[in-house]
Amino acid sequence: MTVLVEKHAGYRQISLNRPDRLNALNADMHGALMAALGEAETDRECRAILLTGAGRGFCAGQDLADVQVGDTGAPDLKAVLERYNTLVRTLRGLAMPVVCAVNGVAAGAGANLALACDIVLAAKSASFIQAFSRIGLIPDCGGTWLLPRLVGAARARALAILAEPLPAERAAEWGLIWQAVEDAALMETAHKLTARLATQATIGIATTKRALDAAETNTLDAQLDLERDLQHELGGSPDYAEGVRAFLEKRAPNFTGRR
Ligand code: T3D
Repeated sequence: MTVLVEKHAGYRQISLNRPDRLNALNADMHGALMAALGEAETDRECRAILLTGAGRGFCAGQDLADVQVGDTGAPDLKAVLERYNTLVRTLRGLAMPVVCAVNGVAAGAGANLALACDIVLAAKSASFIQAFSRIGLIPDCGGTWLLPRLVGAARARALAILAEPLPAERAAEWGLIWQAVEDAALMETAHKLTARLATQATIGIATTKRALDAAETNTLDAQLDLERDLQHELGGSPDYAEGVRAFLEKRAPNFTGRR
């Protein structure tokens, strides 16, 4: 099984599982990961996802031994990239939070797959490598879009061109990820966080994701209008009613995450 799924109360852990290849993605793993995300999305009890890797690495990007040759005899990278693009769009569009626990090296598409998640934690021994330039490619999986937005133009350029490993603690200092955690504490921290998110106002979180993504291309005017409209929609949600009621009654809210 190239992807393992564990069900927990309110959330699912999805683990990339080709540890002897540092979880490099081949066609089979792509299919299994897409299926796991699709099943999580249709499960009404699942309100958050925890993505991680089995073994000592998180993901070494594309399996460089698994590239198909196209009609011209050259590698068909368009087909490979279509798969990655679908994966990144799916991850970004999931109507629930996705926590990524980067347990070891995250290289190439593996690094940018992690960065496409909503909250990224990493073990202090982990590192992020935009390995693409080492093999004559550009950062993909949204890397050229995400990197400058997360760390600024100068750092994005150096990361992409130099392809040097960025240790987890510096990645957190630079704002590439949320937090670097002691290795031994990574999974416990990630589970606690994901379990907490699974009890929150899921539709509100999903709508926050939508609004933040839209802000990347909107003007302030357009974004203000969008915020007004989305807030209006959320104003009719059971979780908003419960959140306000709980506040006034001075108790913890009991969100259902349902419409
Ligand atoms: O198809 C296309 O190319 C287009 C799509 C592009 C998207 C991309 O992701 S391009 C970038 C692809 N990834 C890389 O270039 C990273 C390649 N891997 C590495 O540079 C190193 O493995 C790491 C820096 C990630 C880790 O180094 P280290 O020394 O900790 O481990 P290792 O010994 O290199 O790797 C362990 C094994 O995993 C090894 O196999 P072996 O010798 O034990 O039989 C190695 O060959 C294998 N492995 C690691 N990465 C990949 C891989 N096998 C296939 N594909 C990989 N990407």
